[in-house]
Amino acid sequence: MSFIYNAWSGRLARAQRFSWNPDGTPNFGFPIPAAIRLNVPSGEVGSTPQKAFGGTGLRAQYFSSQGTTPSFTTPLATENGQNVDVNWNMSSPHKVVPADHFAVRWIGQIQPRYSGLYTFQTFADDGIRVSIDSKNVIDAFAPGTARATRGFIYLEAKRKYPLQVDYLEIEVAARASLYWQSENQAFEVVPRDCLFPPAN
Ligand SMILES: [Ca+2]
Repeated sequence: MSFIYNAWSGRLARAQRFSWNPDGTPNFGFPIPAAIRLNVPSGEVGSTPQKAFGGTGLRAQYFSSQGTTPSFTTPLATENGQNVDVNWNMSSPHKVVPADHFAVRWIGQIQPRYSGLYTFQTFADDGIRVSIDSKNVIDAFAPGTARATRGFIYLEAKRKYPLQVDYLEIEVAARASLYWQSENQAFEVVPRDCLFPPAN
């Protein structure tokens, strides 16, 4: 299959890779917001080999937390080399951290492979919020069961942006994941390869 790229200028339709849901319906991912210009069909560039950035992951800080507004002052423990894709279920994230009423702050930098408007999605139980380049991209920092939340931000390829993800666990199940997608970036968990420790 081939396309004449120029022919896509101004068109409303585009080619897009998709997967199948368990019930047999197609999963097209997330729609791009209206008025966002797409230069080439995402299905064409989605298979482009991705260069490894050599990211070493974020720094995770673990806190105990009472109530719904943790102070994030004194971490009980710190771990490097993280991305945000964990399902603690009923367990604790660290041996010195309680299994309920804890909070996690991931700090570092994110480096996108492509320029474009990104859809970020979290899937978390309980609360989560995401800040990129000091912009509040996702704010679902409240008690609740596992749920998806989305936000948008424009990022430039190969630039490193400050990233902070705050997570809140009240009780019972605990999990947190961070995904991204753009016209060129297939939907996936943001990989460790594109994440780095804080700059200073
Ligand atoms: Ca919970």
